Amino acid sequence: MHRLRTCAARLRPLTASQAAQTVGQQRPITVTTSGGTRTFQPIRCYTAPVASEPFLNGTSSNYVEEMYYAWLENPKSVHKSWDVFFRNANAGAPPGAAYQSPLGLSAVSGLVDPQLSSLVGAQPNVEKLVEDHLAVQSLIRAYQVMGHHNAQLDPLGISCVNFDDAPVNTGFQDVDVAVFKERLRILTVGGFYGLDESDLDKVFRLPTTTFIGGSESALPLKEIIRRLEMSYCQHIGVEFMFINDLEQCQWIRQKFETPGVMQFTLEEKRTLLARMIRSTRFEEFLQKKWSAEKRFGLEGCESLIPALKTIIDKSSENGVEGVIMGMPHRGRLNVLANVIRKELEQIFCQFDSKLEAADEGSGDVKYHLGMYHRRINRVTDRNITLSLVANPSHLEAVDPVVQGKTKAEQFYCGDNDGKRVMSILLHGDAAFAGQGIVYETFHLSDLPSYTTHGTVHVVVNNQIGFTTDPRVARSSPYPTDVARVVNAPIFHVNADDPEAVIYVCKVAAEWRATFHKDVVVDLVCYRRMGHNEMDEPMFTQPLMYKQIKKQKPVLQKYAEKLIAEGAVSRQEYEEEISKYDKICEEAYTRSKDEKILHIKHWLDSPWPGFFTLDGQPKSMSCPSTGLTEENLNHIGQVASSVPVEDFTIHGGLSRILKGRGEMIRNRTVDWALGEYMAFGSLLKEGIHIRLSGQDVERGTFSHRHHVLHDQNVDKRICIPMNHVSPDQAPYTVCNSSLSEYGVLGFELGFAMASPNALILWEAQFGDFHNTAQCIIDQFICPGQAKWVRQNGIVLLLPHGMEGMGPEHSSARPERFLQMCNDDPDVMPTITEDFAVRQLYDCNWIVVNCSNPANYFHVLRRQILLPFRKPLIIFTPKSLLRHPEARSSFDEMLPGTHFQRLIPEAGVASERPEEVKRVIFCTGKVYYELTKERKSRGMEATVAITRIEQLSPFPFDQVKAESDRFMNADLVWCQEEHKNQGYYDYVKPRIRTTIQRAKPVWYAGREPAAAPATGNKNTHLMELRRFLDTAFGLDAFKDQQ
Ligand SMILES: Cc1ncc(C[n+]2csc(CCOP(=O)(O)OP(=O)(O)O)c2C)c(N)n1
Ligand SMILES: [Mg+2]
Repeated sequence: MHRLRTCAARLRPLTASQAAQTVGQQRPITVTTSGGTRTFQPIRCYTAPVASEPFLNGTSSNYVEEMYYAWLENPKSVHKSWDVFFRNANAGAPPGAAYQSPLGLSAVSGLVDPQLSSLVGAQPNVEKLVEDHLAVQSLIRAYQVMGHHNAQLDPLGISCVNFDDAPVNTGFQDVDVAVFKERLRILTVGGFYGLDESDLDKVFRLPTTTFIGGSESALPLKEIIRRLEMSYCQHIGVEFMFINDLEQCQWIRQKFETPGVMQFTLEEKRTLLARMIRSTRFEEFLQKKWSAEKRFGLEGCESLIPALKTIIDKSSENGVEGVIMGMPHRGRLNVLANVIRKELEQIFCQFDSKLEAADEGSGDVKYHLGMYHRRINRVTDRNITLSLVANPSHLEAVDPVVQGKTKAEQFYCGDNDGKRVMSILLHGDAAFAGQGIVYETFHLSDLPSYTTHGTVHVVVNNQIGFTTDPRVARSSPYPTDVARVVNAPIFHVNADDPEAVIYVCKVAAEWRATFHKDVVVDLVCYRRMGHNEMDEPMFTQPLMYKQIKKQKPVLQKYAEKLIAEGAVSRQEYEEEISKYDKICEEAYTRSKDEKILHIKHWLDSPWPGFFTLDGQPKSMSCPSTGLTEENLNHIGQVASSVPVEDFTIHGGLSRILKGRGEMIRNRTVDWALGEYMAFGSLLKEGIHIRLSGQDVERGTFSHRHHVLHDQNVDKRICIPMNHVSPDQAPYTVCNSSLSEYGVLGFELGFAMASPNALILWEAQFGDFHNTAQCIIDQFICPGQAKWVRQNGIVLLLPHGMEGMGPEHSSARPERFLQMCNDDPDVMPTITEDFAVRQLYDCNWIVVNCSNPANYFHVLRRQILLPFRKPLIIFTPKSLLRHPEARSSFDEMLPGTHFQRLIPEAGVASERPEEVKRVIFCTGKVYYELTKERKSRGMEATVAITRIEQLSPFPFDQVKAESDRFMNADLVWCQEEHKNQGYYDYVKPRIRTTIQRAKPVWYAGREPAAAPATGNKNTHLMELRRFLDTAFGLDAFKDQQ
């Protein structure tokens, strides 16, 4: 509407001579200038201001424009009344006059006098004709905009979307006058546009914004309405008029309005019936064999299976070779069996409670497992790889993960526009409307570094969520309204009409292939059983379920239709059923031979060649993560220069780069350079790196500057990291949308696709990770245990108590540590490969590095390890610029490693037996402790040991350190509050290491509800207090 009003407002007068020159050439003009190519719309040449013409209002202007363009091309192509109007207007008729003075229809012939002398008086019938045409135009538009409200979408026939009036349920094969009036009243919200039943037989010219005419350009009103009813008010409801792109709207109109567009060949109908049979009989088979098992069956939405198969067939036809899918519980086993084609016996044996699990890990329930399968698409005869990503119960959480994996698959096969790999996401109606991650994922859909070039979304809209009705579960008319934010068309379809379902799925796949944008198919269906097969739905939805009990199953309805049409015989239908039942029975028999459950068979992302054939790491060691001096120097050069010509950077940045150059000359690195060395070297070794998160390009703390911006040329950027070496792997660094849940999920999915890439997500501040808690709790922490798949994602979480208040301080180390799977009470056997084996056994690695060299090593180790584990790094803020938090090249040379623990190496280590206290700590507090020790002159009496890798815990090295200082008492010092930070995690582990021979005292902040105080003074007082405790050798006397 807004667009139309703007168009109308843009109409502006031209002189008659200008008009004469432009007639016949009114097409957009493309001009190339120094600023690039620009397209200009021609100036509209009405001489009369818009406001003066009563019919040039917002809704009619579109129509008038169309008429005008048609007239410019050929004055005879429009009705004579329009011809007169435009001639008069171009001739300079004053406001209002052009409209009032067309000639009598039969009298119009030659040109109108440019001096307006021949303008003649208005004829009432012409005025009515113009108004009626405008009314018809508005009517067509009303159907396009609102027809879906009147479509018969609900197979149960009991619902009505949140529209003021209930739809008029007509079927509308013939236009009944009463119904027509009612329909007009609804579609035009009370206004009839001046049309009445006497107009039904009048012939109207059709505007170019409709395709209902087919080859005809004019139709009687009655026929116009009938065809609009057929297009917009049957079993398909098309919601698309909010899309602000004319070409896309036209494309959709053509797909749904063209007469006879929804026709199926006999072959297609028979394939559809066969697919419906498989979908239906699969559920029936499971119900028969395991009536007391939860399977979240598809009954009531059986057409989902042919729907998905159609999307895949059509996409394969368009060149897609890989489809990555994510879906919730409903119908998942059916999708595995009939879409992905998982062997039936593998599915059936999941129901056998006596089978033992063959693989390590805790496993997951059958309706969460993933799958990967490469096969020939029978319809297109082309290879296609289908994968279904494993997911937790948490509805919709898998959405961004699927998108990330899809993006990665596209990236690795050089598919820059999504022509070869695509994603399909399935949703439940309640979850689609309710879960914010759906919105967050939609917002990734068009971002350059996150787009997967269009996702097909399919909603199993069974009009219920567990026991909750839509009217209390969402505030929007449809569960799909969230998709409107990205201008995705939404095709609602009655799932009891399989042909309508197939049609919209074909259009959806074509839409994706044409525009590479998201699209939604809303399968309006019902749920025949309860939420699961054990639930009684009559408790809560008695009337709905009375109706459902009466509802004829969709397969039966469709089979009867095809039999009646003669497309298939009853015998053929029954034979097809027995054929599939037999397949199920035979698979069931085979499933009984399975002795063991292999979760590995349910892997969604295999990494060919990374493991040995039986899935083990190829070694249990990690080479040195150091680099040659030459390499360090070279990467340092890249980090401190601008590798392209004529590129003006900001003066402040020049100083930063100069500073980097100096550090390199002094053979030192700060935090940013340490990271540069790690990234640059891995890229050089062919490892793709992707760093994503809010403001990561510059770095929240303005320390990174991985993307340089030309100060004189808009959008001209340079990424020096991509200039390390000519044959390096590409570096992707991307500022993300402001969504932790969506972006972390996305990067996790990206990291799933290949082990040969370093994928990092950085939180703006560590505490913001909790809005992505579900990805951390459900995927990152237990992913391998549940789904036997590894993931090497790295989380960079800025952390530290720096007086910045309760937020922005803590990345909540206590939470990550609490979820580590190493046993605090068992001293592990220390073998030669202990350090690596321990990493192999853990569920994730948690580190807090105190210097840039160690950060450099841990990043490189992540790739040089022969397996993948998630890595959580608490990263510094003030240490980024701390003069002492620098490392020498010596700590990064060949032979050097990541130090899990940095032992005391100062004065205290000269006479260890005289040391009175060992303070164990981690991270930034180390610098506060050393400063305090120095000021107190206690270097000989207090040793300070840094635990850099908190988990898995370096039991061996902690033991060596406590043995070394055998006469010292042991203190854990942290800047966090006592109930937070690391204390609860390290204390029992240190105690186990020393066989509980001594206490482990605590020096740190008191327990607290908030992570930090908002008062700077209190912050400093707390710091002073715990430093006093840490260095007060009598501080714990009373507690002994
Ligand atoms: C995030 C989340 N919250 C709650 C649940 C519990 N739950 C499981 S299924 C379900 C209803 C889902 O309804 P809908 O999305 O319409 O799917 P349907 O079961 O109807 O196919 C709920 C609330 C869940 N799995 N995930
Ligand atoms: Mg539902």
